[in-house]
Amino acid sequence: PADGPLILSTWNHGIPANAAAINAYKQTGSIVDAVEIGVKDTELDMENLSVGLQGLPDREGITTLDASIMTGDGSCGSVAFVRQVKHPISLARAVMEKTPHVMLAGEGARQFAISQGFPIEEEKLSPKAQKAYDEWKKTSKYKPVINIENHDTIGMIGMDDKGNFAGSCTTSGLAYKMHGRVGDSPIIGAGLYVDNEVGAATATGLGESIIRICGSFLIVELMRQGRTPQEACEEAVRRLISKNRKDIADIQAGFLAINKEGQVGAFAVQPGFNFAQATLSNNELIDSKSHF
Ligand code: SD4
Repeated sequence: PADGPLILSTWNHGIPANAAAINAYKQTGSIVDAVEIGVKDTELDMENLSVGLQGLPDREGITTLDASIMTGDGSCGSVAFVRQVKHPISLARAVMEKTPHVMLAGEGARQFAISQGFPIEEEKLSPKAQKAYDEWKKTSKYKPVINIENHDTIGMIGMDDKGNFAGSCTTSGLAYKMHGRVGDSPIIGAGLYVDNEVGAATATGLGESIIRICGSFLIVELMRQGRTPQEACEEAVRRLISKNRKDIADIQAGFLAINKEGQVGAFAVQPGFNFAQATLSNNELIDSKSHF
């Protein structure tokens, strides 16, 4: 929009994250700074059990993080299965800006963090995560709980006043996942996709169901062919449902999109998805519609 940036981000924590993003934008005028700094707020939120090192661990009791960042010129960076790094989104940005690569995983990502001067945190669950993990261990059942266990990833997409886009996505992934499991959030085209010619999209929810349809890339391509962001998000949900039929009752996934005209879209598989939408003067929580 001509009067400043437009920023969308997933779930309730999108409100403080958008506020941090708008604030960063006011200081630097950079949409990529805005989406990085915005989600860093969520990475530090001790109440959030699905983003950052305070997030719920995998089955072995280890918290591993995934994150990605992308700008509308095709630059992108991501980290997957990384341990002991408080701000995986900043590490993803360092991969984008300081390496010849797009993605670093596991111990290699951690070594890169050390080489870049990122602090390495002690590996210790937050009190809330420890309590939840101890409780989970009593039965050790692996079944994501819709809109609860997997409802806190932050995906953020933004457009500046010149029509440049950027996006970010960061998560501790699904609670009690197998050790080594990587979700959609660090996969460019699944959890996030941005193209200055068209717009941007991001995803939240059961990563496996989103990777299967290249969800964010699909939405951007549908917008490229003329669909509105809302139509594109709805079509992606339909596709997701068609490829995940047998487990669909247990799957939640939600998408957000913005196009060059500044139109926005949001749609989810199940009720309960919401997002925050911000401009320089407004930051509001909006309930998404859903297929079911
Ligand atoms: C994942 N998509 O790792 C993430 C989880 C998520 O809201 O989005 N939670 O599958």
